[in-house]
Amino acid sequence: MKTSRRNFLKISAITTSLLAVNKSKATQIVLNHSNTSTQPIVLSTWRFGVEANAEAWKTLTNKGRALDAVEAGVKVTEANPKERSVGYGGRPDRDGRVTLDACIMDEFSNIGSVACLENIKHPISVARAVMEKTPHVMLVGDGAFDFAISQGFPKENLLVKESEEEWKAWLKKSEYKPKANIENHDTIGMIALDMRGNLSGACTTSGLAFKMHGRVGDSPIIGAGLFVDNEVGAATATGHGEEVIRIAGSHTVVELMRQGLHPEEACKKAVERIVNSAKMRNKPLSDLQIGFIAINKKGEHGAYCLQSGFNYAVYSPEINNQLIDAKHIL
Ligand code: SD4
Repeated sequence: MKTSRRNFLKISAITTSLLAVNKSKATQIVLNHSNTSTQPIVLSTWRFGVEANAEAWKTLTNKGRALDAVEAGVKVTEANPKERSVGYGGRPDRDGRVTLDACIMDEFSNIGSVACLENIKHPISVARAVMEKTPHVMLVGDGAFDFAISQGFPKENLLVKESEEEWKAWLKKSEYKPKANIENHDTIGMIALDMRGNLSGACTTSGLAFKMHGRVGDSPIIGAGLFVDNEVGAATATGHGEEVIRIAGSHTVVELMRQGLHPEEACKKAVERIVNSAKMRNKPLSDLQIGFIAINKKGEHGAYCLQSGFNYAVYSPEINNQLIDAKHIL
């Protein structure tokens, strides 16, 4: 009895001193306590995920943090002008302006996000700066831009010739009809589990092409385009953001995993919710695409989408950065 009371006092003293240390030290302590033998895994949306995963994999296999891995990974896609739906080279809105959305989330539920950000090539890094250097979690429009400049991000023109030409062609009819899988999709969402067993995720996009100026999709919204719970798993989304926001998509996937569902089953259920919600509003499903990808704390992964055409890239010790076609509902 005496021994256990002494132990209790000892534990209380340790806990009190842990609580007293500042946030970064506390972070360090948790990291040191984590197990270092987990097999890493990284997943990301669409075919450009392969290149992005390869970059993230370097950090993961160097025992780096999942957070650093996902940031480095999606930056590859953001910087590539040939990828015309993310970052530099992204298709513009109907006013010819490239406006970017991005968010990031780590294993401590730290979050950062930017929306409708113009003229900055790496919105994901601005989102990370919002997370680490401000008292807020989301900055939008001019405020996000001013903050980026204050942090030393260069101002750059993101509208490449090809995107400008497409926009001019689009203006002739000015019809806003996003199509499934083609031209105006392709957000990169990336989720990773590192060797310490910690999860993080990042999501970045230029959003739906020819959207109204000021339109924000699901990608920068924590819970919709991305969600991470270090006890359970992580999920991210791509496709028609309005539909993903409506069901808080990525959060829904994580909560379903918390209830014991395998990542694939959790993604499927979330897509089914979108189907039901669209049916309720008589919204035709044929032109919609939604895809979710997810991993759980054990490193199991899965995905599901509304209709065929969505693929995702997986890199783990067993799966050598392969592109996998997600199962679909329609
Ligand atoms: C959006 N979800 O802005 C994004 C677009 C997208 O694959 O994911 N495209 O709605």
